[in-house]
This record gives sequence, structure tokens and C-alpha cells, in this order.
Amino acid sequence: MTALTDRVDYTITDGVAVLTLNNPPVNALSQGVRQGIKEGVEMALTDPQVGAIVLICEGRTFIAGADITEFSQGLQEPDFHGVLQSMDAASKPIVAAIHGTALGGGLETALCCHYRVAVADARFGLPEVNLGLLPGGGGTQRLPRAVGAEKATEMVTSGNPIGATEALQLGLIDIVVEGDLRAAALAFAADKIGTTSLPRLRDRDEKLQSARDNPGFFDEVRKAISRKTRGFLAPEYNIRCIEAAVNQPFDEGLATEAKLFMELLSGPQSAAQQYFFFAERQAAKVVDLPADTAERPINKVGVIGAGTMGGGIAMNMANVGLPVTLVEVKQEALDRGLAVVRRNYENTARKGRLSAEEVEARCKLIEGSLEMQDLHDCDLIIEAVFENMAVKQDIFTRLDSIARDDAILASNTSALDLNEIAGVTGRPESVIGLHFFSPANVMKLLEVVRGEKTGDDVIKTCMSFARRIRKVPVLVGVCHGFVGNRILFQRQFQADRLAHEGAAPHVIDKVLYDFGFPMGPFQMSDLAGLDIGWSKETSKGASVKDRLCELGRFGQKSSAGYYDYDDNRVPTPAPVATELFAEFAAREGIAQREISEQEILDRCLLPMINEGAKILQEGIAQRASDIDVVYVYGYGWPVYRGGPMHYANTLGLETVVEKLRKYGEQTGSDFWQPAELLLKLAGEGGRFG
Ligand code: T1G
Repeated sequence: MTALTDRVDYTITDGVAVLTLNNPPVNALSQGVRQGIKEGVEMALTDPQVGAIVLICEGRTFIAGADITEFSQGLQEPDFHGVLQSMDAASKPIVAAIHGTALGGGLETALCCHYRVAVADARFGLPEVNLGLLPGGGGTQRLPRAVGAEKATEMVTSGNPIGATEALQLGLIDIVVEGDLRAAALAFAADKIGTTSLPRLRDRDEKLQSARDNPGFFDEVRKAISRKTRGFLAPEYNIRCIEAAVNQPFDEGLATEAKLFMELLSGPQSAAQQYFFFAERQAAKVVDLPADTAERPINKVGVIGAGTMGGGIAMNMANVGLPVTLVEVKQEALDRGLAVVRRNYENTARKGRLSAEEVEARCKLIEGSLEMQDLHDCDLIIEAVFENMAVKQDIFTRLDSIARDDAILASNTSALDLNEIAGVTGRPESVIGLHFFSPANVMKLLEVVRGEKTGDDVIKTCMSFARRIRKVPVLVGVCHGFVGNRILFQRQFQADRLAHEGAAPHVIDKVLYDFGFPMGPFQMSDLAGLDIGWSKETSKGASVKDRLCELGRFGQKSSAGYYDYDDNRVPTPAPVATELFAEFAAREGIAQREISEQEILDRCLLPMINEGAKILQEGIAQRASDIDVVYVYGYGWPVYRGGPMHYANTLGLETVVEKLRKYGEQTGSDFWQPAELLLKLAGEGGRFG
């Protein structure tokens, strides 16, 4: 065996040269891997003893793509395209032996081989769009020739992988291997020795014909994905590359791909999305946990409260096969909660994403009960009741005597002081916050709230458990609103101020919608319900929101709030809202004025950044990128702008400070006082993270 580089070994078996890649954890196409492939192919092609070549990987997966860390450091030699070109032009058969996930540059490498063999659970994809990129190694030209332009367009715009069975049916791979992959690949390659006309995807056009016969296809795709991809550049660029594959000769298509790839790579969107790829993975890591911290096993979960949140939380457990006991105080509430759960699953089944059997199996995993005592054997119990401290403390007091000694007790509180909840138990080290976001069975973000006495094992257990139930966990400290809501309060406050000063609610909403949020603060309030925390008996009409509630305008649920809603919940700006803001402004002596869109955007976003800086300096979040993960996954911050802290870095922290000071002078309010950490970093010419 010859070690070509520290990442690639070379052996010859029965006339077949085997290039074995080993670059943990995912065999990314680092410089050493590219160098080894290049040298190995050259060596095999010039060795008369060698009749064929196999490319295979050690570890858990075939090549999972280019080394994303390299993009920001400058691409090193050998150039990926040169390596692929040498394979594509090879005079001897090259076989890719695939297991795990052949993704991005990994699949592109396999597409430059003449044959592809894979194990049954291998997966294949070009997910570059999730990084704000497109396949830059010929994937947009070869994949359509392998599977057809229609399927290729779906794959590159969604980034979703396909399995080996589908890949075989589509003609992406040649065989699915049973048993040992290396042995099967060697046998397959040996059988191809001496093949003269080697199959190269660049020479195959037949699968492009149906797209050529349907010139409207690509515009139909654009229309179909327009809502979901609003504001993103990469999906459109991916489509243009597949269009080039259909309409241009292969080499011209490659040139189009290279041009569009470089445009994306040099743009802010791919920088933000590459940053976010690592931010999301970093968030799962707890910096001060000893490596040997044990986890508590979780095999049975209890949820208290069968309302919207409790039912949704319970679904997360059932979705991964975990039995869950859902406790309510009244049969009627329990029945209603279980009915909502069933209806949710049936809706998913109607969309073809669940079978009827799976619906039944999941509903069966959720057992209703009116007795908290039934939670005595649960490993984790999550309280999801009314957002009231006294109610929660009563429940935790009772739980303390019911739950097993090693059970973890969690609260789904969205803002209350977890330490006060933990304080009523004799086990504060086993109390933690698990703040799910509504709808809890859909939203991926989970704020894991660390109490002052929460044990390391409980934290590690819950961070792992979050990923087990397919959530993105972010560890946060205790303060009012933790990370997400605490920052949101600042934005909502400023939006309200702007409305008092003359900016109409729908104008403010549009500015944030155009920035990339799914909706603005007033539409968001209408969706959540204006009557949260409001009561008719005690209302004093002290705010526009209270006055709207007094008028019975509770938001979408009453077809009227800041907006009026038709039967399809389509919003129309409601004059009454603007009039009320004007009335309150007059009462407060605020002279209303025309406010620019830039000022609206600044005054909504800069306080979020400033609050994020305060959260960092107080140690409520572990790192700036965690705040970004909270905002992208929990509040719809557009991922192509990275999150509030990444966005601040793109503005420049000096600019952020300047603007904060400008609005401070303009409004005369110390609300705009820059956070100490922000001032420090700006003064050093630094960045967050
Ligand atoms: N480059 C560098 N590091 C990577 C990486 C990559 N491509 N993929 C994963 N990692 C790191 C990751 O940060 C983590 O590090 C560890 O590996 C395990 O990852 C030219 C331009 C393969 C499905 O987009 O989808 O090819 O936190 O926690 O859940 O056209 O990783 O342990 O230090 O995600 O088992 C295209 C990205 C690149 C695939 C495995 N490829 N990766 O998931 O593990 S661009 C991708 C994934 C490209 C070419 C273009 C997943 C995975 P750490 P993990 P996992």
C-alpha cells in the first residue's frame, strides 16, 4: 500500500487500483484528498498492470462535499475542476464505491467516474443551495444527464438527497451492493477492465430531451418555489445552470456554471449561509461541560398540559417512537388536546407524508391521563401549562413528590424565571427549561434554559435529547425572555414607537417583510393574538393594543386586529389601528411625521443587535452565533443574512454604534445607549464571534 497523501492510500488488487480516502469526519474534499486523488489517478493510468480504478472511502461516509472551511481561506491547489477533468478523461474505467452520503462535490466526483456502485442505505444529493451556492464541480451539467433535467432541478433547488433505490431507478448508479462494498466494487471494476467505449455523462444527452420539448418547464419551477425561496439568490442560479445544461453544449454549460458559482461564492448570501452551517453545529456544544459528563437515559416522557403547546410537544416524542403520557386536569381538555394531535397527524397523512398506520402508531404512543401520579415512572417530565408562576410552582411542588428521584423536570416557560420554579423543588439540579416554539411539533428551535443549579448531566442529556427529537438546541441562561423573546421585546417596542410617530403598521411590516422576515411585528401580533395577557375586566385601554382588544379586535382569531382579515385570512390594513396610534400620539404630545424605510429598518434591527450584545456580556448566550441560530430557527430571520449578530458584523460594529447614538440623540432616549461589549468591540475594530 502507498500513502499518496495523509488522506489517500493506493493499492492494487488483481489489476484494479484502489484509492482509499480517509479524511474524518465526512471525507470532505480537502487539499490532501484532492492531491491524493489526482496523483492516484495519474499513477493508475500510467501503470500497465492496472486495468481499472476504484474510489472508496473509510469511515462513515463517501465524500460529503468540498471542505466548506476552505472557501473562506482561499481555494488551494490542486484545483477541484482539474481533478475531476482528469477522471472524466480517463482511458481506464473508474468506479465510485459509495456508502453514507455522497453530497455536493462528493457526488460530483462520483459523476465523473464511469460507474457508481452503492450500498442500499447510501444517499445522494447536491445540497449546495443550502450554503447559498450551486454545485461548482460540474454537477449541474452531469446530474441532469444522469437523472433528467426535471429531477436534477428538484434536487439542486431543494438540496434534498435521494436514496439508493431511487438513484438506481433513475440511472444515477449502476448497482446496489449487498454485502461488502469494497469486494463488490473490486469485482465490478475487474469486470470492466478492457472496456473501450467508457460511459461518460458528458456524452449523454438523451435525458435532456423532455426538458427541451417543454421550454416552459423552468418557469413553472420558478413559480412553484417562488414563495419558499423569496430573497434567496442560489435557487435561481441553480435553475439557470440546469437550463444551461439543457440548452448549451456541455463545455459551454460548464463555463456558465463556473461563472454563476463564482458570483454566488463572492456574494454576501453564501458567506452568511456558510457561516450559519457551522453556527448551527456549534450551538449544540456546551463550552464548560466536562467531556466525561454522563447522560441520563430518556425512554419515557411525561407532558403536563394538553393545550396547543403540550399537544405539539407530545407529538415530538411520538414522532421518534417515544411513549409519552399527556396529563390534563379535565377530561374535556384532554380529549380536545388528543383530538388536535390526531387531526395534525391526519393532515400530514393527507399530504402523503405519513401512512394511516403511522398515524395510528403515533397516536397510540401518546397516552392521555387525568392523574399526575401517572408520571411516576417518566424519565423526563415537561410542564406546558398556563404562563403563570404560581400555577407552575404548584405543579413543580407536586411533581417533586411524584416523579422518580432521577427524573428530569422541565418547564416550557417562554420567559418566567426558571430559578423560581426550581426553587420550590428539592431537586433544583434536575430542573431545566425546554422552551419550545409554537407550533411545537413544527418549529425546530429549542431554547434549553440552564438554571443556576441545573446539573451538567441534565444539561448534556437535554442538549442530546433535543437533537434526538429533531430540534436545534441552543443553551440559554435565565433572564426575562431568555434570548429570543428578550430580543424580540426590543423590536416590538420600537415598532410600536414608530407607529406612534407616524409610520403605519402595514408600512413597518412591509419593511421587515422585504428584509426577509416571513411577516412583520404587527402581523405577527395579530397571528399570536392581541388578547394574550389582556382581560376585559381589568383593561384600562392604556395602549393601542388594549383599545383594539376592547373593540373585540383580537387579531386573526377574530378576523380583525391591526389588520382586517377575509375568510382566507388575507390581511388588509385597518384604519382604526392607524387612527388609534395617532390618538395616542396626540395624547403623548408626539408630533407624527413621515418616516423613511431605512429609519424603520434601523430602529427595528439595531435594538436587536444591541440587546444581543447585552445578552453576550451577561453570559446568557454562550456565543454570538447561538443568538443567530435562535433568530433564524425561531423567528424567521432570513438565513441568507446570517442572523442579527452576523448582520451586525456585515454592517460593521462602528456603524452600529454610530447609528445607535444617532437615534439616541434623535429620540433623547437612553434606550439607544450602546452595550458595553458593543462599544468595546467597535473600539477595537472587532466583530462578534
Ligand atoms: N466541510 C467541512 N466540514 C464539514 C462538512 C464539509 N462539507 N460537512 C460536515 N462537516 C463537519 C461539521 O461541521 C461537523 O464538524 C462534522 O463535520 C460532522 O458534521 C464544489 C461547493 C454530511 C450529512 O453541504 O450535510 O461541495 O462540529 O454534525 O449530522 O460543488 O455534515 O464535528 O467539528 O453535520 O452526521 C456540499 C454538508 C459542500 C454537506 C453529516 N456538501 N454536510 O451530518 O454530522 S459545498 C454539503 C452535511 C460543495 C462543490 C460544492 C452533514 C452530513 P464538528 P455533522 P451529521
